[in-house]
Amino acid sequence: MSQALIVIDVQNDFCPGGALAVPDGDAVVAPINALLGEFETVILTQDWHPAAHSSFASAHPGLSPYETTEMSYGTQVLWPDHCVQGSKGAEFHPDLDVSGDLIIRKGFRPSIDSYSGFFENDHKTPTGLEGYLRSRGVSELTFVGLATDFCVAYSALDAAKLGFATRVKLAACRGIDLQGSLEKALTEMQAAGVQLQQD
Ligand code: VGL
Ligand code: ZN
Repeated sequence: MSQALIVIDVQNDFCPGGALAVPDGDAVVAPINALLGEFETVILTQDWHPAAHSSFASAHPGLSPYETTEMSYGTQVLWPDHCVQGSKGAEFHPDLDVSGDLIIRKGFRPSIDSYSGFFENDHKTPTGLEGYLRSRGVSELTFVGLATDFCVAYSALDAAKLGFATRVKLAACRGIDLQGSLEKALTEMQAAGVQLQQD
């Protein structure tokens, strides 16, 4: 029974001063660095969009950031341009320990967003993370990082659905909280059997 830590999207654009700053986002860096030694496997995800990605409000004339639009795969929140491939904003926070085993990039297909580290937002297209974990014999996952109510929650919900024992360590996460999204995400994770750790 092997355990992995999955560090979600601790990138400059999600930290104060970034294009899609999560309040207090950089506060997750120190607790995450302190946790790494407790896990046999450490995986990082990296939001990695091409310019003019379809999740950017700038790609939808007449629509503004934080409005929603209907995509072929369902409702999509539109975001400020962020985590553009090769940009400073897409880099991991400079103080984050990135010595982990694997980096999963996601959100690189122009016409679909990917919050979860497992599946894109159609809930079908896999990233390959499940296969990596199973072939490494990992059965227990702990999630930390940004943002609690989007990429952390989507990843944890997919993990639970896939049958992994799933925890979210809230002290090493921060949320965006768009119109009650944080409360909703916590409720959904709890209902799905995700263990929410407060410490
Ligand atoms: C995220 C919005 C857009 C996240 C990524 O990491 O939670 N949120 N892209
Ligand atoms: Zn994104």
